[in-house]
Amino acid sequence: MIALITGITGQDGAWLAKFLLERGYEVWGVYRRLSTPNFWRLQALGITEKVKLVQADITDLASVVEVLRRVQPDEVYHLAAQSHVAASFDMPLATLRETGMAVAVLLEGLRHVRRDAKFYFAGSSEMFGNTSFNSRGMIDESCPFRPASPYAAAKALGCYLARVYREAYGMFSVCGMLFNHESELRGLEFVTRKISNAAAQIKLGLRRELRLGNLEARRDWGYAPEYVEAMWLMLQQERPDDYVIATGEAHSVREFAELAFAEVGLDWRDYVVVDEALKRPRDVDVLVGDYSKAERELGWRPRTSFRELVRIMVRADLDRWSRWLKGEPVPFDAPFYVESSVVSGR
Ligand code: NAP
Ligand code: G4F
Repeated sequence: MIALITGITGQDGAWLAKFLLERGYEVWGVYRRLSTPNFWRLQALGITEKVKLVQADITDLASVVEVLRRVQPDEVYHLAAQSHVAASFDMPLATLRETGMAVAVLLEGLRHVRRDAKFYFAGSSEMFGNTSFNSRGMIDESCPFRPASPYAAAKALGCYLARVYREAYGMFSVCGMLFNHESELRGLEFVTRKISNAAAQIKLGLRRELRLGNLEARRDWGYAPEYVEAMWLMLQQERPDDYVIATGEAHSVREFAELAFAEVGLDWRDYVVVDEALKRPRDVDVLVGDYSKAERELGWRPRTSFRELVRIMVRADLDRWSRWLKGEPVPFDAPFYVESSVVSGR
């Protein structure tokens, strides 16, 4: 079986590539040209030599069609996107193009080149925004979309397109409605990794404080390697359908910080500074997902607890910085990361 992953250099792309390689897939990954190559996640997982990399930009139909013709994939996992919610307020048009319109590029390309291929679109819990909850006090597949950011609006467009191509052309096209999922490979601009990295640095005397925005936001945080398995399961079903993937538990940013600093023996209140400039023009207060349908139909359920997730992330950053201080070669992003400006740091 041949799988094509867009966004292979991102968190989910790397974990999914590893998962599919372990199941015997021939894995191709789309990456875009950057002035500095960005393969640290594939290096960290030891799979750089095992995946086949092809260059394309997901907003460029010609380059996408060229890749589809060359690879002839059986399964396409479309993960590439401008994936940062706060950045979408700064770059709404670029986000709509990369996160929303690009889904049409992939689907049109597939319709012409490999209509029989199975297509996974990386939808998001953000599409629901501050929606009304179901009778269990959670969000499921039947809850209405109420996007609260340009990013969320773009993802909603992508999800609708995945359904349109399924219904209009009979294509096997699904929209995964994944709630937040994190790991030691998470980008530093997302709040969980921002906290785990800062806790490790502060513990080792490399910095003194951590500036955060909205501490009261509540998110349903799961462990990314388990979520990429759900993507694969969706494409192994008899018929295409959309699924919520979540843990069913919500925790606040404050709780994450408290546990992360406790993991290194520190009190978060001594180091965290609330910075009003890091608050978004609009935020989603609480996102918590009901994964009953996925459990019933895919046999999927989350396995890593919130507490365990925090521990994995903080331990990984502590280990990486400790090795870095000893001069050992460590594939990670943090030494090259410049803490964001007031606007883009949200
Ligand atoms: P990520 O780490 O930010 O990765 C995004 C990937 O998209 C990167 O590989 C990036 O390449 C690539 N990309 C962006 N624009 C591109 C372009 N124009 N052409 C080619 N590649 C491009 O995101 P993630 O956490 O792995 O998430 C994967 C997908 O799931 C995203 O679509 C995200 O919106 C969605 N999602 C994520 C979560 C979550 O909690 N992680 C939850 C729901 C949905 P570079 O490395 O070159 O930047
Ligand atoms: O970590 P975040 O930036 O993730 P967010 O906005 O929930 O989006 C992530 O999950 C979505 C699924 O629900 C994905 F679709 C999306 O691609 C991405 O992976 O922020 C989480 C919460 C927000 O409420 C934010 O306001 O943390 C709050 N927060 C507080 N201080 C902060 C900060 N977020 C960031 N990034 N940086 C802060 O300093």
